[in-house]
Amino acid sequence: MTYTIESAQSIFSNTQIPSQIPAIIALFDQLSVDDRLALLWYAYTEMGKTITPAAPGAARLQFAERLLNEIKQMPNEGQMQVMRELALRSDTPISRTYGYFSVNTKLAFWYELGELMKQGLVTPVPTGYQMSPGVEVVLEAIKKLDAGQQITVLRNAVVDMGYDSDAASSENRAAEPMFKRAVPAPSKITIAGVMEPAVLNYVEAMNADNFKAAVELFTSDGALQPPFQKPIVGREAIAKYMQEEAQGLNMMPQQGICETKADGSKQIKVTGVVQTPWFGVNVGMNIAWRFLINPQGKIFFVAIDMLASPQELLNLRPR
Ligand code: EQ3
Repeated sequence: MTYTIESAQSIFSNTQIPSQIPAIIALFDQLSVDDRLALLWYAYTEMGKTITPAAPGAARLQFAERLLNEIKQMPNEGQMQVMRELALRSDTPISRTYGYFSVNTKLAFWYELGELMKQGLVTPVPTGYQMSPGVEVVLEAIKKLDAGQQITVLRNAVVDMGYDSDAASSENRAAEPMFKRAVPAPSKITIAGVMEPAVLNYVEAMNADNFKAAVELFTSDGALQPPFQKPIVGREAIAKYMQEEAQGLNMMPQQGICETKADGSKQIKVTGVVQTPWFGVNVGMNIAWRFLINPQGKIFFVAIDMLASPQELLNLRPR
C-alpha cells in the first residue's frame, strides 16, 4: 500500500471534533490593531487571576534584550507605535528583528513587555481607547475556552506578529537555549490500548528532550504536523522544529486505539495531556496524536491536534 502525506493527514478524521480556536483567531484577525492589542491585554490579565506564565529566564531573553531596552527608552506613544507595528506585521527594523525571533523568544519578549505594563512603565492600552463591540465578542469567546486553549490563542497571536521576511526562516536563527526542567517528565510510558514501540519510544524521547532519538523513529521522508499547521517534512526539518518548539514539554498520553492494515502498516490514535514549560503543571492541554506507522515500524506521519473538549479524550472510535 502506498501512502502520501496528504492521505495520512486524514487518518481518524471521522473521530475529530473541530476546535473553536481557528474561528476565534479569524474573528481576532478582523479586529482593528488597537482592539487586538487591548483584547490580548484583557485576556492575559483575566487569565492571570488563575494562571501566570513562568518567567523566561536570562538565557531565553538574550536575543530579545536589545529590542526590549530600545523600547523601554521610548516615550509612551513610541512604545505604543512599536506594538501596533508588530501587530500589523509592518516592515520596520523592530518588526523585522522580532520576525527573526523563535517562538519562545517571541513569548519571552511579550512576557517582559507585559511585566513592564503591570509595573506601569509601558502603557497596555492606547490612550483614549474605547472598546469596540467586536472585542467583547472575542473576549467572551476566549473566556469560555479551557486554559490550554486560551494559552494556545495567546501563543498564536504572538507568533503571528512581526514582519515575516523570507530571511527569517528557522535555518537563519541562532540555536535555541535549553529549557531547564524543574522536575523530570514521566520517563516510562504506558498507554492503554497501544503497545507500538515507535509510539512509546517517541513519547519517552520527547519527554527527555532527546530530539535526535525521536527523529530517528521517523522514516527519512516522514512528517510531523503541529496543531493548526502544515506538515513539517523530513528528519532535519523536524529536528530543527523540535529543538525550537518542543523543549521541556511533558507528554502524558493516556489511551489509544491501533488499527493494523493489510500491508502491516498501523494507524494509531492516542489522546492525553501535554504541559508546556511556560505554565508547568498548572495548565494541561488536551491533545491527540494521530500516527501512521509503516510496516517496518517507522513513523511516516504524526499529527498533533488540540482537542475541542476533555470529552474528546475518549473519542477514539469513528462516530
Ligand atoms: C502584554 C500583552 C498581554 C498585551 C499586549 O497588548 C499584547 C501581548 C502579546 C501581550 C502578551 C502576551 C503574552 C505574554 C503571552 C504569553 C503566552 C504564552 C507563554 C503562551 C504559551 C503557550 C504554549 C503552548 C500553547 C504550547 C503548546 C504545545 C504543544 C501543544 C506541543 C505539541 C507538540 C507535541 C505534543 C509533539 O508530540 C510534537 C511537538 C509539538 C511541539 C507539536
